[in-house]
Amino acid sequence: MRKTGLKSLLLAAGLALGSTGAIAQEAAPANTTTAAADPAAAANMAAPAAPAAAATPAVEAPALVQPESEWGQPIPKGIALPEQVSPNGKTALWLHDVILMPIIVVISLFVLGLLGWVSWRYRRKAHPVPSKTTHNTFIEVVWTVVPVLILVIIAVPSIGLLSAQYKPAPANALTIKAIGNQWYWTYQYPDNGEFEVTANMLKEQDQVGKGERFRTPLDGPRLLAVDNRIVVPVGRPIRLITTSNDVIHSWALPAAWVKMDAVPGRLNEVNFQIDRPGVYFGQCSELCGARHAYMPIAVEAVPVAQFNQWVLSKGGTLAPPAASAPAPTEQDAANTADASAEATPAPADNGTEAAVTTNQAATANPAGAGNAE
Ligand SMILES: [Cu+2]
Repeated sequence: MRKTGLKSLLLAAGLALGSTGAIAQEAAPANTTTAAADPAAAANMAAPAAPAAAATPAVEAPALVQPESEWGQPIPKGIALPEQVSPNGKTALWLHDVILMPIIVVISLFVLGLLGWVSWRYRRKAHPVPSKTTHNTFIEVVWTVVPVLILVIIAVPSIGLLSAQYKPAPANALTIKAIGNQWYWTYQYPDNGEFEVTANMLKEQDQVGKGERFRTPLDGPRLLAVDNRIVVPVGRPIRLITTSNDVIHSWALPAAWVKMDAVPGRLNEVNFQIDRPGVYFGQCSELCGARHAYMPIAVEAVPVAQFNQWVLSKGGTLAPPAASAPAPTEQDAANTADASAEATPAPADNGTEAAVTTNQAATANPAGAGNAE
């Protein structure tokens, strides 16, 4: 009897394991691009499984940006906050490094020293007759007022940062909608023709079948690289709207100081801006089920011309320029010139609306006409 019990227990365990495997397999990205083993070719061919892609984009996607080991991804033995690329992130890093850490260190050392001193100075041998003092007005005022002042010193920049993080994005912001799914992200660009991008984690070479796309160093680190990165223009405010199709997820990009829950049936909004071109990685940051750890986030920040090229390659449209558009910075202009030189104009027989004009016209256009305001 007992033996049978054990046997069925083992059997059940085996079944459970087996079914977990089956689930994992089911959850495997359905839209893994079947492309040539050449990663560059695969990258270029990778198109979202979104309906928008069916409109045969006339523009080729820009080449993948090479991730940098010190930026936008975890570094070995790193214990500090990551390098920040957004204005809010820089403020937060300053608050952490210049205000919080010094205060914490000084208070900790002060309390430790005080404890050491009283236990040495007032030990029974050195101080056999204890003092009967119970009140000292001066010191009581000091140990009340000093902590209050310390808290005020922390509160002023802290509350400023908090309000900056949740301030509504300005009118010229680019709206991106991030939708959590078990277990991948989909993105929509409502300002650019509502095209959609689906981002699945890339598997390792030994995990895919022959001819299937796998992760290469160009894609990024293991467990963080995705098949379709989203692209944002450098230096332009982003209005990120998060929601979910199933359970609560959380869209987080540490280098840009963003984390926002993606809640089913609800739209959350947060603003950020990436001021440095590069590739930045993040992960779902709300426990959302079995493959929670396998729905990474990868964002490419590129000059606006390259962003426009990417939008067109995804079948999206470019928003018309708005009067309130800020002038591009010198850096932008230089980058733009580079990217424009590289960008190939659409062939004449593809003269659809998507293939409009030159990239130059689009360059002076960091504004979103599709914005709510
Ligand atoms: Cu999730």
